Amino acid sequence: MKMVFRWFGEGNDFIPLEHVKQIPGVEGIVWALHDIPVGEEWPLERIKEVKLQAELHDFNIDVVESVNIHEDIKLGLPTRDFYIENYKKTIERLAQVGVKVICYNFMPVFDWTRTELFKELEDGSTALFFEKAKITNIDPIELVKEIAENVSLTMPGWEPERLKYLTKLFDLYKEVTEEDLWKNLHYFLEQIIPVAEENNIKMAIHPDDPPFSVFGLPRIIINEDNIQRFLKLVDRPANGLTLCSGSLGANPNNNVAEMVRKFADRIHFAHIRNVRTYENGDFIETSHRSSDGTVDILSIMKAYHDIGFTGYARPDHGRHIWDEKCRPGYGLYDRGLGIMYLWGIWDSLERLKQGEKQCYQSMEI
Ligand code: CS2
Ligand code: MN
Repeated sequence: MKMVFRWFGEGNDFIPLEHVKQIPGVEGIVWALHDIPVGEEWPLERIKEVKLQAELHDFNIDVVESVNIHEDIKLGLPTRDFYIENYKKTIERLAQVGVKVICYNFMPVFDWTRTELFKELEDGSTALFFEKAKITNIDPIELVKEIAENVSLTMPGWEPERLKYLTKLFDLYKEVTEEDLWKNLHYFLEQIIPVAEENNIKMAIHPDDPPFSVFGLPRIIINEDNIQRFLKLVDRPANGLTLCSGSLGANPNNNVAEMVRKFADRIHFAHIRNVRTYENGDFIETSHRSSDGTVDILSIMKAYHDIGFTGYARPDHGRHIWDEKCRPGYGLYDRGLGIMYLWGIWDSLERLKQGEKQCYQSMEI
């Protein structure tokens, strides 16, 4: 398992790379050019700049999250070919600096959706919260306004320029069924996967967060059956997954540990985090500890260990603790704690395995 840490770039993140370096066992940063509008090519000079910054701290830049997909591709509009060509050029340029994995998602309009960014937990920490009743009743434009008032930095997938066209986007999506979205995803993959292969890059789709429809928009990367269908669309290793335990775990019927075992060789990137789900459909992000939430992080780690996972992993989101001023979901402290919890489990499993081996060896003697 290669541990990495999401960093939003110089001037766009509160966390200095020196501090990330102090978390044990982090090999690389997970990055993106967040200021480049979705659909445009990423300039090589800008990509190289990030590489230089990372190298100053001895971090790799193997994983990009995300090269986002233009809505015209998801909508299947005739203009999609132009954006797909741009995407190919970006893949080629990322390969030039040694990028290995590109995380992306295929969620219409929004990236992750929550109703509150700083919901207080019992201990006074705060975390991202999803309230089902609120989502059902609120106008998405109102929600976007509310969210924007509470955050100082632009959040990927919630860029104000794009959200200005929200009403238009919702109109366009009225005609798009889940099957249409599958078709549009298939079309994209058939063009992109060969280019990824030629460039030695693995594409890794992120599941929908939450893994069900919000505001009546279609969502398809939501459970084991659909992920299986996705992998068969283009049945090649370069067409793989970012398996996000927190996103999938927001539906208690999803068994993420089982998915780790089932999709083992197609998981290129693991997002590991916990959520606590409630019977009314609400959920809140908690610490990584298994007993804090309803996602069984211990079993998930055991599954990754059993399959001999050698891909990239990151703690994904964390709570906001110790009065940290940070980007919602992306504080240093709780993600640092999360990493130590993940290493604790991983190292114990490693030691047990070695212990067993030694034990068997001595039995043979
Ligand atoms: C995050 C996503 O919600 C999550 O779990 O990891 O915001 C993720 O960064 C993007 O959807 C990936 O494209
Ligand atoms: Mn995730």
